[in-house]
Amino acid sequence: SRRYPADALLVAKPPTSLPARKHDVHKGSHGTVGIIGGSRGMTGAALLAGRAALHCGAGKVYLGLVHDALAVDPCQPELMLQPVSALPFEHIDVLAIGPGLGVEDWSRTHLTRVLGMDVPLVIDADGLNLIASDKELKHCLAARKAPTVLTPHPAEAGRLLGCGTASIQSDRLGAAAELVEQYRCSVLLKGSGTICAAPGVPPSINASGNGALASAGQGDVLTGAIAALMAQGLPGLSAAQTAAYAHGAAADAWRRQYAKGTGLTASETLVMMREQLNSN
Ligand code: NPW
Ligand code: AMP
Ligand code: MG
Repeated sequence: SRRYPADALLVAKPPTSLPARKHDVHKGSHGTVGIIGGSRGMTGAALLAGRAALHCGAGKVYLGLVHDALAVDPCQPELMLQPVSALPFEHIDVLAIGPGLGVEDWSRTHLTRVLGMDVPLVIDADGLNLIASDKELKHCLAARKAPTVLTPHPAEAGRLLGCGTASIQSDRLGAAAELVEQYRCSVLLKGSGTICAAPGVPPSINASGNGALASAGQGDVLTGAIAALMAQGLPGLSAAQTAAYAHGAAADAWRRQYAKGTGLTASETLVMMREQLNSN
């Protein structure tokens, strides 16, 4: 039986504004993000998250690739690519794990280690899929003290709650509330009308975005964006709301130009999110 919050807020304008950068800042002033993912065949998911983190203002971004397929991102050489075990965890302010992580034993090993770290964390995609099917990982998540944001799409949310996608979609606010209750984290439930929820506060429904976002890699971009905003000091829930709004607003701006909404790529969206974050 789900709870139905009657006090949900509609997010129809940018919920948070990043402050203008001061004159004398340096790359260390805007946080270091670490992204873990990119198993064989899914390197792109980690690259998209990393590129989005840079475009959304993180000072430095490390990519820990599960499958050591690349030494550099030739299109984004600012990214620092490492095998996961070589990441400089002591210098990382916010971690995101999941985009293209895979669900193999070594993916699980990396997730277990990261869950045990006292560092703010965004968990997406296969990070969520692993937790959904593993009691021990659920215990590790429950034991965390640092801010943690879960970003499931409806199918991932169904796996986390042990129900089907249709059940999630039939009561999205109730599903988000149940995820918060079971996992005690901030939750961003993706889809048309993305819901952001956290313990003790009313949930919000994001009003930006459209069907142009229904393309591969958009969720990976969102993950990198949330991590970047957290690295710049936003609390997890605000980072989730602000990233979701900017992501959707980028697609809305694009759609004003391309009325049918066909063919927006995740790579384009992450560049347009930067415009959104700079325009408010
Ligand atoms: P259906 O078809 O309706 O039953 P999966 P994934 C549902 C990586 N990627 N509303 C829908 O279910 C990710 O990071 C790598 C309703 C759909 O078929 C992951 O690690 C890329 N339903 C991994 O791939 C780019 C919705 O979910 C199913 C919904 C697997 O992630 C792509 C798919 O979910 C990808 O990001 C909605 N709004 N959204 C790369 N370039 O390397 C989703 N569904 O089975 O969890 O697969 O999301 O593709
Ligand atoms: P993922 O399925 O993880 O790649 O995530 C897809 C991203 O695109 C999420 O942020 C969704 O909220 C967003 N998205 C997909 N389809 C739509 C839609 N029809 N309207 C608004 N946002 C969408
Ligand atoms: Mg995804």
